[in-house]
Amino acid sequence: MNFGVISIFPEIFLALNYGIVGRAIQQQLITLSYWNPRDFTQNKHRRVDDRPYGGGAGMVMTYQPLQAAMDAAKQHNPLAKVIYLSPQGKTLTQSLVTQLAVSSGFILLNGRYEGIDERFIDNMVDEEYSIGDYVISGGEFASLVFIDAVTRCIPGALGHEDSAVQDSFTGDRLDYPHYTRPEIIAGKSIPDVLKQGDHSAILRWRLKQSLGRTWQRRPDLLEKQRLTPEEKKWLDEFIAELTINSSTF
Ligand code: 9D3
Repeated sequence: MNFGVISIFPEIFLALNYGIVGRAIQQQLITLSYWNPRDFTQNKHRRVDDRPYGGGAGMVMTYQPLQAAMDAAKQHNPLAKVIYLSPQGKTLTQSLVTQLAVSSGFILLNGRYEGIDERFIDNMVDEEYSIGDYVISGGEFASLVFIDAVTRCIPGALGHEDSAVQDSFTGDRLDYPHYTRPEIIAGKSIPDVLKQGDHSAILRWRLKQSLGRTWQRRPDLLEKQRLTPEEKKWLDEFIAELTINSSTF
């Protein structure tokens, strides 16, 4: 899969050379190509922005350098879907990411300043995505999130220990607690079940913790799913144990 990146700050994407995405690049599961609008300017000062019609604070990215960068990116990958990362986009979810991961490639358009001339968005953009309801300074960090999340869905991108099967839960259920050595830290031990070597008991404990924590911290996620009778039993047990513990102490 190829990610074409249109950005005036391509150095930000050096972060992709680390970890799982870094390995995916080395394995040639993904390729990245960069198109800097500043390299496509036709004005003496290499300006990529101008003042907004109607006035107000901030600047707007101009059409010409973006279009020239886009033409180059499209020539490189004509089948790519053009994605604009913007606060006005549909919020990215794991379900969307999984669907997008079957595409052959993307051109990621990154805005800076107050945004991009709307006519460019109308003419060139296939889909617009936000990464959540908070303000960041431009599209680049959102693009990093997009590339990381999509790359993880490509077969072969995750190592054996970090299997895609475990990720299949993400998005609708919170993870169970994790522990490693040493066995005691600041007087705190670890749950006995994790030391007893009963693997089906461990799986049940993890499922129960996962359901319990989702119920406590993200009830909105549980409301969207139907639990099996088995899962309902583990959640009821988790809740019952909370009641016991809070009346004991
Ligand atoms: C007048 C209000 N503006 C500044 C506070 C609006 C504004 C313009 C440009 C807010 C953010 C940005 C830059 N953000 C992005 O390009 C962006 C983004 C985000 O801010 N939040 C969540 N997802 C994304 S994707 C791209």
